[in-house]
Amino acid sequence: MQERLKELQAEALDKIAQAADLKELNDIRVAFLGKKGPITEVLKGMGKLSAEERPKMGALANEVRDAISSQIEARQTELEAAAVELKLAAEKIDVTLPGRPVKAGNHHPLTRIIEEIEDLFIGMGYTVAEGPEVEQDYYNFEALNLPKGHPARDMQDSFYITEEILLRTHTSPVQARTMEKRQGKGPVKIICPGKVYRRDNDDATHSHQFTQIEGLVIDENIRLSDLKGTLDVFAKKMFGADREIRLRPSFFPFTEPSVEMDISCKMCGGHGCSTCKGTGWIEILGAGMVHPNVLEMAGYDSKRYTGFAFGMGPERIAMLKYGIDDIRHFYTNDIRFLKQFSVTE
Ligand code: 2U9
Repeated sequence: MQERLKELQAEALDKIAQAADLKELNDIRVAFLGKKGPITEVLKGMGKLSAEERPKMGALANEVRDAISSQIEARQTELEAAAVELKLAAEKIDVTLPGRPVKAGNHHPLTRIIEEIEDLFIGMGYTVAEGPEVEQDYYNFEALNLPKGHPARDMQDSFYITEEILLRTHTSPVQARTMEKRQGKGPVKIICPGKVYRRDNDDATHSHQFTQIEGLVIDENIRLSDLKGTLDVFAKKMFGADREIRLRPSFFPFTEPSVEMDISCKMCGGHGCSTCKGTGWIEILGAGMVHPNVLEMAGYDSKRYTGFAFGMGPERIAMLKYGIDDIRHFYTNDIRFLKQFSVTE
């Protein structure tokens, strides 16, 4: 019996050392230490032993059991540690690898131009005013000295929703609304950017939807020279300090006198080239002194208050600045076009 127990211990220790994983180890535990195991089997022969033999054999059997279970525990610890090492190796992250580039988006070229112009005027003390794109006929036309029946209000040029409601054709209604809110008390100094809509067949230079930025300054003693000075600063900041401006007489129903502002051509310095169509000058915007009728309709005393206003098209400015030849590129979201304005890649 003694030899058998020693044999079993040697066999068990050998199997434990060979065990490749926790499951195999547990099978060994059940096989050798279980109730139906070989040790229990050997001990069934204890009855044949003498009184002094029996306790010795029992002690030996316990020693063999303890040796096997402590070896199993030791092997279990090894296998568990190996499993942890394996897991750590599998999940190892090489922190020295370069990070994956995060694709950042970019502002649309129009947004950049609008924000550049806004920042410029905010720096001169203007605030940004916004208003509805679906506008009342009154604010879009009447309040701007364009009474019903005026040719500039031809139905075929605007998207009417009802007789009295339309998609605004400029951002001027925002200025009319702002003046009305101020209840005839100056000063007003606002910039009005936004989308505008006109019934027009799209082509390289016309679009049924486009954007506008208009400005309005109302106070006592506002003069045409204030307008010229403001436009000169705008032109030099936007198109370069060496730009010259000139104001040509024009007509808008909401301003009197009205002007159109040109800047000297950057490409040829004013001698004439294809960009300026040989004139040496490029038209940028329209402006003028706010018509007294507009002041009065908005509740301002035109004997006390005067003001100037201007209006420009950011698409036109962007096309000049970036050399874009088709206004439709701004709205068709062709990534090949938009990617050319990315500053993050
Ligand atoms: C109020 C009073 C006066 C806004 C003005 C222009 C001249 C002008 C066009 C330029 C190119 C629109 O984007 S464009 O097509 N605008 O020429 N706009 S003065 O005058 C106003 C506006 C509101 C209450």
